[in-house]
Amino acid sequence: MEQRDPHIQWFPGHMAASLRRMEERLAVVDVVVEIVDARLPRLSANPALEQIAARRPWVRVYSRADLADPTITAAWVASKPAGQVGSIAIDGKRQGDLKKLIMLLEGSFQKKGTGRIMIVGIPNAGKSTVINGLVGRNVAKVENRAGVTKSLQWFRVSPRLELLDSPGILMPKIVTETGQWMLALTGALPRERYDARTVIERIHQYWTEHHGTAGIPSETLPTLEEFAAQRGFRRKGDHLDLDNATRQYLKVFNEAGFGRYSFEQPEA
Ligand SMILES: Nc1nc2c(ncn2[C@@H]2O[C@H](COP(=O)(O)OP(=O)(O)OP(=O)(O)O)[C@@H](O)[C@H]2O)c(=O)[nH]1
Ligand SMILES: [Mg+2]
Repeated sequence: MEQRDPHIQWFPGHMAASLRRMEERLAVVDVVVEIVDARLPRLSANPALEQIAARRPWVRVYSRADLADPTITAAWVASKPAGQVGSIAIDGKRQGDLKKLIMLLEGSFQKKGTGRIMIVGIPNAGKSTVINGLVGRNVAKVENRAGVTKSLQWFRVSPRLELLDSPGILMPKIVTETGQWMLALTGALPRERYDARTVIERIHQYWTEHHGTAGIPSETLPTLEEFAAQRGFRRKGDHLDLDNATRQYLKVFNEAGFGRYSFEQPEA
């Protein structure tokens, strides 16, 4: 099996600098919202961000709940760790979910006037999507790749709420190999940092071992070659077009096209 980069990680200098700036801004922040991926809430939580969050009332948002196993997500929301003042699971693109989030945020601080809320999370978690949804317009740049937001920026949602968007911050070291491919697969790492075919081999192997267990659908997952053949990814001479199939495979996976899945469960 090809293993181009067994130590996938991504912690460029701008992340360390952003982390320092976020700490400086805490002085004017009333609440910190940490956005994690509902499919892997433990791996997508950055301890450095949680250290910052813990210095303020702290709300945890499980985003991409539309892709995760609903029962497991509900268990995560119920498992409120010490220090958290609230938690909620959302599809960041659903109006109904965003309304519930506004209510939770408005209730998360005591003072009269405008509450200032800093949104933090790993790259591609859905921070800017939530900001656009709450503001009601596309004010923050959103793209389906890691590392889109580059600076800290305030947005006014209502007389009661102002939100601070922030760049995605990854951990300096992603400790386990499983953690590395899972974070690559779910979109927290830029494409050029990992070998996509290796990541597909890893998820295929994982799924083959775990399908039908908690959080993983009972259907099997196609191999990349099976997927390419089924979907007609071919080049001249009837060769499979694995490059385009690779892109499509990751896309389908991240739209729950193979079913909704949760890689991690809260401790019992
Ligand atoms: N299915 C699904 N997709 C989402 C959800 N929230 C965000 N996305 C998608 O995830 C991608 C990344 O969203 P962004 O809002 O740019 O993420 P970000 O956390 O601001 O990313 P950086 O600025 O790179 O750190 C976009 O393609 C969004 O449409 C969600 O709840 N469900
Ligand atoms: Mg962003």
